[in-house]
Amino acid sequence: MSDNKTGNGTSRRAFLRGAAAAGAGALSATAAKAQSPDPLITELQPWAQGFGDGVDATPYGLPIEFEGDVIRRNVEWLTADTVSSINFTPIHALDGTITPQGCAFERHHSGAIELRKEDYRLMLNGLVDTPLVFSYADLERFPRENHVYFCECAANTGMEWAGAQLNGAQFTHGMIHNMEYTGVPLRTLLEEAGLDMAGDLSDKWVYVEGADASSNGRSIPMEKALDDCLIAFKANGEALRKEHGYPVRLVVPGWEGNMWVKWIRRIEVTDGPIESREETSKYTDVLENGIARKWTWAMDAKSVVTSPSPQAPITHGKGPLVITGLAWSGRGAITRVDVSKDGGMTWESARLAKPGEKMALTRFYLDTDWDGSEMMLQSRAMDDTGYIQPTKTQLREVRGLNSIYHNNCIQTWLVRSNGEAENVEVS
Ligand SMILES: Nc1nc2c(c(=O)[nH]1)N[C@H]1C(S)=C(S)[C@@H](COP(=O)(O)O)O[C@H]1N2
Ligand SMILES: [Mo]
Repeated sequence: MSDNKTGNGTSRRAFLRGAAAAGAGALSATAAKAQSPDPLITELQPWAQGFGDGVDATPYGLPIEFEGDVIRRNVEWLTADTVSSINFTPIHALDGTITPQGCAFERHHSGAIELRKEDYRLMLNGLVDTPLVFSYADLERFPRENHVYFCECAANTGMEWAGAQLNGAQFTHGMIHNMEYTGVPLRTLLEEAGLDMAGDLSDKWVYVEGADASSNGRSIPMEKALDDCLIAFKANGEALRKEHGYPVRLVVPGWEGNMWVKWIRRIEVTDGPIESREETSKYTDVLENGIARKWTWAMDAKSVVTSPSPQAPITHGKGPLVITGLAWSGRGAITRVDVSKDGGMTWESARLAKPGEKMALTRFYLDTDWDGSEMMLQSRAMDDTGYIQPTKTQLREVRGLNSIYHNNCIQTWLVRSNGEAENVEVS
């Protein structure tokens, strides 16, 4: 087709020329100029001279060996043994928002158990018309839903209360993962058991427990149970991994990870909270006045710069720099994230990769021009309730210094001019 016939060919060619020129200009700042001959360009490389692996080599794939450092890590001094312990998601090395199951943090109180689908039973009893027991196959016959949610352990960032402690976003903020769950609404099962939906349910609760030795029992108010809790059996399209509760776990969107009972075996409708270990001696917060606040379920808005960060230093000189991180809120959707390079004195609005989704991770970017000088990097999240992520000082005024859980304060990384980053605290 000739330019004359289409009528717009000339302008299209001109546009392409313009785009190429603009592209070259933009690239020259970051891409190496081809001055000396680069053997990777000029010489035939081994990988182009033979065959790669056949399609039968890897029936189920793992990341390529060069990505071998993108793994869960634990902090050895944190717990006495590994069966009642935690490891951390390598958030400093991931992008986007979905956490691959293989590197999503694990937290268990008595180890990850092996439970076959055939041996799986879920009992629903208590204040219902018809107590029921579901097999895995039974659960598969109810209408399913798909939702992306983050799961954050209440202890995430818990080691940072007294001062900057752990050198890496993985360790300070890695007790979080974000997956697409497939499952049956808890509401559907409660209806199936004949819970009186027309009656007054305001004083009703569900007590949920797992099949592992710890059982990890928790009480959940009925309003939440009927709202958005999910009996989930798939994550990111495939079966849950053993360590995340295979074959079935409870998903409690936006609320502290401890309530997300894995290997869920029983749901009892009660007329009050059970006051189990996990909701009394653990997961409660001692306030500034020494009195413990009972139950902090929803995880408040929080964010962190994942790169640059101590495990992800800047490895190039001044010029274009992508600053990125994650933001989330257990009360709704993230509407805005600001980034500061000077420890909170001035702020710039970051670009959200997608509009924030309710109770799911949001990826933010600040595409910036780094002048090579030292930065005190911070991020500050805002959610659709109007809540703004607090500074450490603001949080301490309410919470004192004896807290462990629910630390959602603004994090600071000192980034030096050589690109290395360190966990610091600004007052
Ligand atoms: N049955 C059972 N469920 C459990 C736990 C447990 O030890 N046993 N740990 C809880 C805690 S404290 C958290 S933070 C989340 C962690 O989920 P994950 O291991 O999938 O990251 O599971 C919760 N559910
Ligand atoms: Mo947790």
